Parts: sequence; C-alpha cells; structure tokens
Amino acid sequence: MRTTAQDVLIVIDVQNDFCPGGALTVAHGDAVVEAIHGIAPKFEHIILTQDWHTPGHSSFASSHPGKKPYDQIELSYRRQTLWPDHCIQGTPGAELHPALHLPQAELILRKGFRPHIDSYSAFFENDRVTATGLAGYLRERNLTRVFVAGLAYDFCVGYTALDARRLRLPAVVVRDACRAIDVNGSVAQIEAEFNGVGVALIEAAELSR
Ligand code: VGL
Ligand code: ZN
Repeated sequence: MRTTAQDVLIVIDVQNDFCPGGALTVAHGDAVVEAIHGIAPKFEHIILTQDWHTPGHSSFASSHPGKKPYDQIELSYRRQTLWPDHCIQGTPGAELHPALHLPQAELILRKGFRPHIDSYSAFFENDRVTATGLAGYLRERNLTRVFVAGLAYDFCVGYTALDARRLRLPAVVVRDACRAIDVNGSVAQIEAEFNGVGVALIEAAELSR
C-alpha cells in the first residue's frame, strides 16, 4: 500500500503507563516503539495522542466505591470499562515513552481531560458527540486518509479507526505496530466492528512510499 501526502499516521497513546512497569500495562506495549519507528518514514504527516486524565477521573475504578479495575459499569452514554488510575496529567506515567523519537510529529493531541467522560478515540469522547477537534484539524489540513498505530489496539486505536470511518475517512490500522489489552472479549469485539464498517488491517511490511 503506497502512502501519499494526504495520509496521516496517528500514533496513539505510546505512554509510560501503558508500557511494562506502568499503571495500565499493555503486554509488550513498548514493542510498538520500534514498529512505529519502522513505519514513520513512510509518512509525510504524523500526529501523536496522549491520554491525559484528571486525578479522580470517572474512568478510574478508584472513583467508584466497590468496583475493581476491569469491572464494567453502565454510564449514561455507554458501557464503560473501569481502569486502574493511569495517565494523570503531569505525572511520569502520562509522559510519552522516552524511546519514542518522532520529532517530525506535527501535533500532540491530548484527550480524556474532562473529569466525567472518558475518551478512547482521538476524534470523539466516549459519548460519541463531544469532539476533540481532530476532525476539523484534518479537514483544514486536507489530510484525508488515516493510518492508526500504538496503544491499545482494542481501545484507543480501535475507537479512533471506527470514528474515522464514521467521518467517512478511509481508515487503516497497522496491526503489528499495535498491542492489545484484550479484556472481556475486547479484541474480538473491535475486529467485528472493523469488519462492519470497513476499517482495513495491514501489516507494517505492506507500506511503501
Ligand atoms: C486506553 C484504556 C484507558 C488506551 C486509554 O489508550 O487504549 N485504554 N485509557
Ligand atoms: Zn485512559
């Protein structure tokens, strides 16, 4: 698959808390760093995201008495998995992984900073209505096809790709440049949704420029 000047690589949440030793460890999460460095030269435009929560955020199990991390609750907008406290604004866990070296990235987008609503996708918060501003940014910059890599495949990567499709943008997930959490059947579920809306899955080796 050949990339063009209208393609953008969105690198999702490659942050310390999602890597080994972090608060919400994704197995082998740090392996995405090398994979992303491998595909970055194929893209003229790269943007990064950072999960960026307030202390006591409503997506944390610790904010819900009697609940444990990875329990699910029904919120007014949708079912929400509860997480360990992670990616709290200004903490070391919220920093991008120190080995991630993408000085050419054009934007760092923070999300999940509203205390009462979680945000997996880089486009919309989990109510699927509150916008992050990324759709407008891509439109104004004429970036019309979205490639997604990073952490975690079955949450923030997946929701970003699904929302890109909702915005009628072609969306491609670079599978081997992602790692998954895989909780409560989340990988099978996101892949069923990819199938339903036409999110493409490729391997890094399929990219050329
Ligand atoms: C993520 C769970 C909670 C992710 C963020 O980056 O996939 N997952 N917050
Ligand atoms: Zn989060």
